Amino acid sequence: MTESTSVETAAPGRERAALEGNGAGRVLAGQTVRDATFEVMRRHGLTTIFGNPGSTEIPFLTDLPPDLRFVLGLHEGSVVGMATGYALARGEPSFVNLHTAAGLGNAVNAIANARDCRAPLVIVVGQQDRRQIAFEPFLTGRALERIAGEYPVWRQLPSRAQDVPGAIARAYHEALAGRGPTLVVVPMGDWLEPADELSAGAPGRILRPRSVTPAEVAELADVLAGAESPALVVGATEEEDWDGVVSLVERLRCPVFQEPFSRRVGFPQDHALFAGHLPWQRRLMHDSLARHDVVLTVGTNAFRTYIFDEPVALVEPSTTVAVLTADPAEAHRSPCDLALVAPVGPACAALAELLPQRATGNPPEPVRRPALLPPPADGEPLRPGHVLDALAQRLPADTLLVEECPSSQPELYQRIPVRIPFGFLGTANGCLGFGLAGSIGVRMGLPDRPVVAVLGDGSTTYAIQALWSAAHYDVGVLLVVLANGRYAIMDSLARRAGGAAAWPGFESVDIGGLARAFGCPAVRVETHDDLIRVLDEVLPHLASRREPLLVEAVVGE
Ligand SMILES: Cc1ncc(C[n+]2csc(CCOP(=O)(O)OP(=O)(O)O)c2C)c(N)n1
Ligand SMILES: [Mg+2]
Repeated sequence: MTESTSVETAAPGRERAALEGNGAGRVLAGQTVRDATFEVMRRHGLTTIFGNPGSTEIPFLTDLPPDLRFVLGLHEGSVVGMATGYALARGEPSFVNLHTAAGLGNAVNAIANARDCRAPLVIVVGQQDRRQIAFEPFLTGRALERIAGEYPVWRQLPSRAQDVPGAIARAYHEALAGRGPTLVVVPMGDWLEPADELSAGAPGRILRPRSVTPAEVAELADVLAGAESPALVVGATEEEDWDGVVSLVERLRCPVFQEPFSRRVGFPQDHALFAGHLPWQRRLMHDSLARHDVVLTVGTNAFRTYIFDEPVALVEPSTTVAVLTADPAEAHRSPCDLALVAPVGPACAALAELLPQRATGNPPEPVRRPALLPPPADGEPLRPGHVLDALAQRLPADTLLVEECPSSQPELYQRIPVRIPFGFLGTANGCLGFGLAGSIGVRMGLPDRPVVAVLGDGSTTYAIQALWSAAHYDVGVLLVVLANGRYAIMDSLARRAGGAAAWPGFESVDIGGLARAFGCPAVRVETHDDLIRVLDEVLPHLASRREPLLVEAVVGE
C-alpha cells in the first residue's frame, strides 16, 4: 500500500481469499445465501453487527457464527448513532441490521445524520418473505429501499436472493466511495436459499488513488497566488487531510475559519492562524469574509449556513470564491468561481508545493478566548462555563470531544480549543441524540482513547437507552450532562421571536436516575468542589476505563 493510495482492505488473514472469485464470495456446495453473506462480511471486516432485531431478521441472526459480534441498541436511532461513531472512529464501514419499516423508520433521522457526518455504513434491512409479499402480510415494509429517501448514498432490493451477498459487497464499496450510509433490503426467506455462482458480484479489493499532481491544482494555485488577503474556511476533513491543510495555510499565512456547526474539525484551533468559528448569522458571516479577496473552502461547500435570518449575500461581489472538496455534490451546489474535486489533504499539499512562501501574509488577530470563570459564590449555581473551564484544564491531550449541548455550543467552542485531528465530533445535521449514541460508538471503535461527550439534558433524553449498550458492552465513555431542566436554546429562540415558548421545562426529569435505570453509573454534581473532585478522579484514567459514567452537572444561568 502506498502512502497516496487508500486500499479497501480485506480483513486480516483474508487477503488471499479477497483475490479469488468475484468478490461476493466463492460459492461452495451446500452454501446458503446467508453463508455467502458471512464470507463477504468477513472479507471486508464487517464482523460487528449493530442492530435491533425483529422476526424478519430471525433467519439472519439466529446462531451467528462466533466470529461475528452482535451489538444491541435499544432504539434504532441509537443503533445507527453508535454505528456512525464506530465507522468514523475506524475509518471503515460499520454494519447495521434493522427491522423492516418499523426499524428503518425509527432510524431515518440517524441515517440522515450519518450522511452529513460522512460515515460509511452498510445497513441491511429485513423484509417480509418474497413468496407472500404480494399479499402485504404483517410487517411488510412498503418500498423499504425508499423510506430513507435521498439520504443513503446507494440503495438496493436485490433482484433475487442469490444476489444478496453481491449487493452487500457492493454496498461496502459504495459506502466508502460515497462516504455515507448504504441500504440493502433483504426479504427474510432469502437467507436460507442456496447461493449460486452466477449471482451479482463486486470487486474483492478496490484501490483508490489519493494522489494529486501539481498540474491538477495549478489553476487553483494561480487563484491563491494572486490573492492579497486570502482566507480559508475548513469543514469536516478526514483525519489524514489535516497535515496537508496545515502546510497550505502556513504557506499562505492567512486566517482559517472553522465552518459553523462543526461536524469534525479541520484545522488546529491553537494555531496562530486560526481565526475562530465562522458565525452562522448571514450578515456576520459576510462581515467576517468581506475583507478577503479570495476565500477557499476546504472540505465543505460555499457556504454552510443555518437560519435565513437576513437576505444578504455571504461574500462581496468582488470576492473570488473557490471550493476544494472530495465530495462532488458539495462542489456542485456551491456558487463559486472555481471548484476542485479532489482528495483534500493531497490537493492542499500539492498547492503548498506550488505556492511561494508568503513573508508576512495576512495573519488574523489572535482568537480572544474568555477568561476562566471564578468559582460560583456561596448560593450561586454552577454555570456551563464552569464545567467547560474545568474540562478545558483537565482533558487528556488525546481526548476526542463530542459536542451536543445546544445553548452552550458557542461557549464550548470558545473555552475548549480542539488541537488534534479527530479531536472533535458534533451532530452533523442537527438531529439530537447522536451525541450520546455516537460517543459510545466512537469509544467502541477506539477503545483506548479518552472520549468525553458534553450533552444538554434535553439532548440526552433522545437517546437515553444507548446508555444500556454502553454499560452492557463495557464502553468507558464519559458523558457530562449540562442539566438545566429545559430546552434553553429553544426558550431563547422563542424570547428572541418576541413571544412565549409553547413547551414547558422538564426539571422533574432525573437524568442520573434514568442512567442508573439503564445500568449506567451516574453522579450528580451541584457544587464547584464536587465538579472538580469528580473530574480529577475520572479524567486521568479515562483511557483505560471500562464502564461508562454519566456526570449530571446541575447548571443555572
Ligand atoms: C431530534 C430533534 N428534535 C428536536 C430538535 C430541535 N431542538 C434543537 S435544540 C433543542 C433543545 C435542546 O435542549 P438541551 O439539550 O437541554 O440543550 P440546552 O438548549 O438546554 O442547552 C431542540 C428540541 C432537534 N434538533 N433534534
Ligand atoms: Mg437543557
